[in-house]
Amino acid sequence: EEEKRISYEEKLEICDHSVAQKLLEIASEKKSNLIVSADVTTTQELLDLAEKVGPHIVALKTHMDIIMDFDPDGTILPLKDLATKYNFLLMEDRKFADIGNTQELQFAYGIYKISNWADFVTAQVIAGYESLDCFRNVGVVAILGMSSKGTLTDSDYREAATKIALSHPNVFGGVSQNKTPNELLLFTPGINLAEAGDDKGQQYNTPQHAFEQLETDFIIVGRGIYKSEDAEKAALSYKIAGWNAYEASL
Ligand code: BMP
Repeated sequence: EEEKRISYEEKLEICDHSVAQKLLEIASEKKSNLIVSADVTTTQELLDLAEKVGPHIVALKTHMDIIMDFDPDGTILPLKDLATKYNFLLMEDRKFADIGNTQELQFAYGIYKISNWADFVTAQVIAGYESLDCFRNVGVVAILGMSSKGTLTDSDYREAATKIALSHPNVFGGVSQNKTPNELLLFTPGINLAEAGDDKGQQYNTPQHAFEQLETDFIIVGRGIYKSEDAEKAALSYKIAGWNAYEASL
């Protein structure tokens, strides 16, 4: 018989990072494995999107450095309120990729002061194990493999990156287009129900593919939701598609 994926409840037993636990609890509670990628460029659009999709998501993924009018009070405070109101986490997709000392500065200083508000961040592991030591007070999701055409994350890279992710106490998950060990939560972007890709190298798969083939834990959807006419309705569709695909894979 084919081996079945393990459930969110079973993952809760083996993933002991507090942020991983929180995400798994929210997933079970909201019956959702959807993360919306809020790649919008103004505070108003960000807050409008968060208000619409909030009830349906486990986390909102941000690229805070694309917000033109970013303001710690005007942007972060209301976003935090929405995260509390709708019970989702804030995932800053910063993809840190430098030596530890520089990342520590990028994490806590500058305009965005990510360490003040993000529940978890993404980081490349290109600079090695110790470069991840600085993310003490949040969780880290390591970039193990990328969705774009021609990415350098071949199987040797992914294997080495996965070793770092598994062994580092700050890391509880990975972003990848490939299966990862059960001890890591798997986050899969490059998900779209209508498109196969864009004209800038992005490649898309369906939620079904992500759950059946990769046994992913969370799907990340950007343009499929925020570019659609009704973002709330689209989020609900992806949430249902993701949850059905998860249940079918159990
Ligand atoms: P979209 O669904 O609109 O293609 O957006 C995908 C989002 O996921 C973007 O924010 C992108 O930065 C991110 N992402 C990705 O597409 N592929 C990866 O391999 C890693 C990512 O973080």
